[in-house]
Amino acid sequence: MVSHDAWLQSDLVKELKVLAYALWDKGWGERNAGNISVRLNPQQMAEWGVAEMASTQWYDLPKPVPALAGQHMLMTASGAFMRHVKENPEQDLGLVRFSEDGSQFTPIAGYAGGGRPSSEMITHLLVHAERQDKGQSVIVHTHADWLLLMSHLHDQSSEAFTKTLWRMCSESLMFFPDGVGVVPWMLPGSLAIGEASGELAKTHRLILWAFHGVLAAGDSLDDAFGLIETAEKAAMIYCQGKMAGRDLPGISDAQIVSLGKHLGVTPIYELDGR
Ligand code: 2HA
Ligand code: ZN
Repeated sequence: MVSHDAWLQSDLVKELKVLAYALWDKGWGERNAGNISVRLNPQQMAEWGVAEMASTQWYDLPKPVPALAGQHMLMTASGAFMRHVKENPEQDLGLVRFSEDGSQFTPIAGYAGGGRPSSEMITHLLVHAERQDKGQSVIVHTHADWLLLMSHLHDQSSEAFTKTLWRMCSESLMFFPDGVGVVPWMLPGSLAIGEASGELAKTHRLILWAFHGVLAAGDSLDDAFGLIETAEKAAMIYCQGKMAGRDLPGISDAQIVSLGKHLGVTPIYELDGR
């Protein structure tokens, strides 16, 4: 007989608590900013007894997501403070089940005290739908300072934004050769921002929401966090250069091409590598 709170005692939830606090500690999770979701794998389903958890009320999704039909997901609660997840996991986290046609969800655990999943759930679902066959099960959204500032200072085309980040430090191309997709400012929590993010997630694991924050799809919590940290470092270098009155030329296109060859990664955008 599986204990009803096996999921709360799991390694995944332990890691998630540490990550949520780290997001706040970085300064990226002011108040209730940010949200995290993880699609459950068969091992977690079995170990936590998820199939036996009863459905509660069913709610319509703003748009059906057939790719996630019948799946289960762990997600932070709407209004949860990342700083407090480690103290209140039963309230700030929960598990949801998607209906067999992918048009509805039902909470099955957590969200104690009448909570519900994050306001950004539809975006998470539309991004999971694009990334699940590429190995990613985790999505982290946070308000990373320098990336947010850079969306004010830089051209918002995905290509131009990505190339600047690649130029700022060698690590960028290594960890996100697939670039950063940039969504212009849109209403937080809307279906529109979800659909725009889902479209960009076909080609990118990192998505920047202009004047708002960033979203990363990872193979693990550490992977998603690491992606954000890497892009954030490059954005910091860019912004500090601007603040010093300089447009830093950084790594040349030819050097980026040779770095890509050396690392065995293919940059998503063409570079002038002559
Ligand atoms: O969860 O960050 O985008 C609060 C937010 C909304
Ligand atoms: Zn946000």
